[in-house]
Amino acid sequence: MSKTAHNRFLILNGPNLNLLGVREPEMYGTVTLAEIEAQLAEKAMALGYEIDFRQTNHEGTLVDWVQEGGISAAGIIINGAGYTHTSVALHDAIAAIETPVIEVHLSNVYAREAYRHHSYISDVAAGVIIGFGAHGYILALDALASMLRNQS
Ligand code: CA2
Repeated sequence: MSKTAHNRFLILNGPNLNLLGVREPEMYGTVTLAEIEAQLAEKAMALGYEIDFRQTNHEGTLVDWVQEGGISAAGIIINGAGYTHTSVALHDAIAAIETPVIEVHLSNVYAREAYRHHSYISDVAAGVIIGFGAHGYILALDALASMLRNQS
């Protein structure tokens, strides 16, 4: 029997996103990660999905979770935070799975420092949502659900 959870999305958050709503509100807003999780859980339920929402400051943990999602989730939403711009390992992990992955960034990285303009994961993501703050996660959830609806 397949271990894929057809109704579960894995939402992955990279380094320092645990500080959301607590530090640098002028850049990242006042919404906390826990509030984003609550909004997403509600939206997901309305779409017939459940979410597994996680944050880590460790690159290898993100890689482990992407591999896990490749086996057990219907889709993955990832804000790789700083590792977006540095991690070949994250690129390789996403390239190795068939589960659709949507990349999200709260801020418009193209309006920021040049080192944020390159992402190691955009070319292996199904889509990228950038610059809409916390609402970007909701847009990603909608996009995943409609992508999966169209596939079935
Ligand atoms: O805009 C995004 O979502 C980013 O992924 C956020 C990362 C940054 O390195 C990327 O270039 C763009 C930074 C996450 C750190 O989040 C903080 C939140 C509050 C206070 C300090 C850091």
